[in-house]
This record gives sequence, C-alpha cells and structure tokens, in this order.
Amino acid sequence: MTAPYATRRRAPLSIHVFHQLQQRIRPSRLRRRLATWLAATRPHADRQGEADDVAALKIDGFAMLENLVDRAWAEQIRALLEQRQCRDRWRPELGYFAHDAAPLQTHVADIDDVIDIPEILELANHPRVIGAVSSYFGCMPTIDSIKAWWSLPGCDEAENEQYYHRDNDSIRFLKLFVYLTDVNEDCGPHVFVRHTHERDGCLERRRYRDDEVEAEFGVENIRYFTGSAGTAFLEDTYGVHKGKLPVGERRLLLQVRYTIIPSIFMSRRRRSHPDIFSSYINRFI
Ligand SMILES: O=C(O)CCC(=O)C(=O)O
Repeated sequence: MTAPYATRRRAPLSIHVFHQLQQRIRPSRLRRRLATWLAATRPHADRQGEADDVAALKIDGFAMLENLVDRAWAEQIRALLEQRQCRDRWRPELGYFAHDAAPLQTHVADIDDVIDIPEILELANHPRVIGAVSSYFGCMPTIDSIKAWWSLPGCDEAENEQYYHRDNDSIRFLKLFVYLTDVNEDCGPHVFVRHTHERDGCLERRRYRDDEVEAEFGVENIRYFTGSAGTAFLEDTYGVHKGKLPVGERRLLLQVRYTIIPSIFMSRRRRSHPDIFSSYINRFI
C-alpha cells in the first residue's frame, strides 16, 4: 500500500524557502505586487483569457465557466473515479477504502493519481482555462496539482477546510473546481466570500467560524456554489472560502491548482504520460 502523500513530488529547497517567506506576507495588495514582479520574470503568456472570465476573476475573485464541462463528461469521470480507492487526508492510519465504505469519522476522502486520466489532464490544459489563468497572473502558468476528493455526509461537525480559511499555497494561484456530482445546499457546496482575494480582514493563518466571517465581510458577500454535475469555476482561494459540511448526499470534486511557479504541494509529474510534454503540468520544473 502506498504511503500517504506519496503522490507528491519532493519540491526543491528553493521552493520550500520561497513558500515559508510568501506565507508570512499577508496584505493582499503587497502579495499582488510581489506576484506581478515574479510574473515579469517568467515566460510570457502565449494566450489571453476571455474578457468576462478575467474581469470576474479580478473583481469578484471567481469566474463561473459556463459550458466548459457538460454533464456527460462529469458523469464519465465520476464513473472512473468511483472505482478508485480513497484515503482520509487527515487520518492516514485508516488506510485505503472504497468511496462508499469510508470510516465513520472521515469527512473528506482523497483519490490518488487522478493526473493519470487523460481527459482530466486535457481539461486542466483547456485553452479557455489556461487563457484566463495567464491573463490573471500576467505570465504563462504552471499546473501545480490535480486532485479529486469525496466530501462525505455523516459527521456532526465540520473539520479543517470545512471552516472558512485562506489558502497559502503560493504567492498567487488559482484553483479550477469542477463538480462531478450534483451539488445542492445539503451536498457540501463550495462557499466563497466575494472580493476577499483583494480585501484584508481575517488575515491570520487559521480557520474562522461563520459568524466571524459574516461580521467582517457581510452575509451579502457570501456565495454558495450549487449546481449540477459539470459546474465549473475558477477561484482565487487566497480569498476566504470553505467547503460546507455535507448533510445530504456526498459530493465529488475535481480541483486543479495553477501557480506562477511550482509550490511545495505540486503533484508528481508522470513522465510516462503521453501528453505530459505538451501539458502545462509542472512546466517550470
Ligand atoms: O471542498 C471545498 O469546497 C473547499 C476546498 C478548499 O478549501 C480548498 O481547496 O482550499
């Protein structure tokens, strides 16, 4: 059995040092300035995003990517992933299990090595997505990681990413989220607080309760992402967000992380993959 997190490639020391430094820089404006400087040192983007996608990302912190993925595609990928073993991200000692036989205390069940599925790699490299990410960063991006996980009902209390937080994955990054199951209010929708990618407040590196976030940013800015299988959106998750604890059906989510330079969390690149050399995956390593 593979050890937990064995799918991660070990990042070079320089990336670890950069990670430690960048995560101490909290004000969003300063982070943006540093990211702009870093982007200027990277290769120029070879494509630009659609104006509406880029404007939504810059203003709201997220962009809905209508028609990027259809239900049939989502169902096909879900059928593949349902056959895969999962593991509890926070309790590696529980080992591997089928998605419908998870231990009772498991909130989130990760699926390893989804990067092996060519259709997923192709979606991660979709010109519309790469264009939007390139325009947001101001340089060519790298696909840092590709992950999928089940968010499971049955637990009384949220844990970890099910509380509001900001990600600290790199100095600037975007995540593509794709629902592979239908998601309503009860199925653990993703939640994002509009404009918080550019607004300070809740800057401490910790999890936040709902009332703290509501008091700081106002309930009117909280967006719940419900939608059918195939719903896709890009988001700057330096902004405040969480995955709500499901109380109804389970949710299957695909996530791709784009960065300016690879992060310490990067997925292992499989050199054997036939499409890997034309892909943006770990492009700068
Ligand atoms: O499961 C979710 O919707 C939240 C994911 C999350 O917090 C993250 O990717 O940082």
